[in-house]
Amino acid sequence: MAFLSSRYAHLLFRHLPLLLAGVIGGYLIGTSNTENRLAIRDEDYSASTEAPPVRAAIVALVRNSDLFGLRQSMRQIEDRFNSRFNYPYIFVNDEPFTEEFKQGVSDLTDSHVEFGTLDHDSWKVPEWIDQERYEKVKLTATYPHAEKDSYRKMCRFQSGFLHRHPLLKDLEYYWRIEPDVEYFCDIDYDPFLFMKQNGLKYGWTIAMPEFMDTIATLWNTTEQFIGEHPEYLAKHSLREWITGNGGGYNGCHFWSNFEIVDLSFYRSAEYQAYFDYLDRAGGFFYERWGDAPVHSIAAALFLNATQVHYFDDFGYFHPQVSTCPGGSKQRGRCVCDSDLSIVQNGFCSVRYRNIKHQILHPDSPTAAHSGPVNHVKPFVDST
Ligand SMILES: Nc1nc2c(ncn2[C@@H]2O[C@H](COP(=O)(O)OP(=O)(O)OP(=O)(O)O)[C@@H](O)[C@H]2O)c(=O)[nH]1
Ligand SMILES: *[C@@H]1O[C@H](CO)[C@@H](O)[C@H](O)[C@H]1NC(C)=O
Ligand SMILES: *[C@@H]1O[C@H](CO)[C@@H](O)[C@H](O)[C@H]1NC(C)=O
Ligand SMILES: [Mg+2]
Repeated sequence: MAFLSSRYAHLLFRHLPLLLAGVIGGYLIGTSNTENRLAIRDEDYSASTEAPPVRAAIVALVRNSDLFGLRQSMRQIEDRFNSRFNYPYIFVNDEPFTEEFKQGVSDLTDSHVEFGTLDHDSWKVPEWIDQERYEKVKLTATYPHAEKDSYRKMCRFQSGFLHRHPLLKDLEYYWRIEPDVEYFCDIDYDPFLFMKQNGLKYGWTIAMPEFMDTIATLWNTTEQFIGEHPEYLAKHSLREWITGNGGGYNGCHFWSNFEIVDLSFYRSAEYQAYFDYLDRAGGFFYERWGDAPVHSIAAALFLNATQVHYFDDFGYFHPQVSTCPGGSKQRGRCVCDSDLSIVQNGFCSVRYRNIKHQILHPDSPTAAHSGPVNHVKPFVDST
């Protein structure tokens, strides 16, 4: 299997039968995706020589030790997109950035780069957490990162505090990145402008099921919150996308290591109240609630389906999962191996496409996706 990079090899073996089915299914749905995309992109969002038309930035929470992985991500984002659009970068850390780090990322871009630290209250175990109970969880839980304080603080921070950091104060939109991500295709239009002109609030590339042990009481807590605030529910939401037969949470979430978001969504009264409610309930520590399911549940409940956008024209990778636009193995400005792009026909992506289709075209007799569905399992970066 020398033609495969080793980081993909275990994926291929694990999912080979599903993959073959997925390739056929992916071919079948390729056409309708492209049509949707073209229909909504009837304006010109290409690069202009003027200043960026949207107040937006590419943003990441990172550690000094992430320098190499972040440089790898930035190199691709610059080459694929930002060298033509010049959006600024904002990096935030729980410790001061080193000179080496600042120099190392600034070397890669002509854009403005800002570096910030965060304040203590946004990076702590809150005083209402029962330390004894929390320590016991860290010792006994078996899910990935179970033993880590910092991972939980990171998830809490990205759920409730990153969008409120002073460096992000003037932004209308952010595009979140992480170390070690890859962008496989040229992005020849401005996704911020695209979102702004189409009234979109949340953009995503990969949808996955969650490790349910990390969020055992998240849905229960969410239901209690909704019980107190039924007025926060959007009328034409994607609620059905995240719920199953019994009405409970099915674990589907957008991977928040990529997200392009209209920050007015996170700054809204409903999102803030939701985060505060979750924070008080303690699940960021007693369990390991991730910012991905928290953001996703909020998007699926508080936004209308028309405000959520699947960037299915982006080729994207975060360990260990990739996604490719249909047909990109053969054409276009992509180097993206769609054979490995198994999440696209995974349960959560297919369910999203079908439910969104149903909401947008209530009278349509056909589903958006009629091919096979991959039963993708939650992933963890084993590095
Ligand atoms: N400053 C800082 N950033 C962190 C810390 N922990 C994680 N991050 C950043 O938060 C983001 C998510 O962390 P990752 O370790 O990539 O988490 P993940 O992608 O869920 O990891 P896997 O589940 O292992 O794939 C990355 O941008 C990290 O650099 C931390 O303790 N301090
Ligand atoms: C949900 O939480 C409430 C309050 O903590 C608890 O009484 C109830 O049993 C929980 N329900 C489920 C299904 O876990
Ligand atoms: C959702 O759509 C309804 C009906 O079109 C509208 O009244 C409501 O304000 C929208 N919700 C949001 C969050 O934009
Ligand atoms: Mg990561």
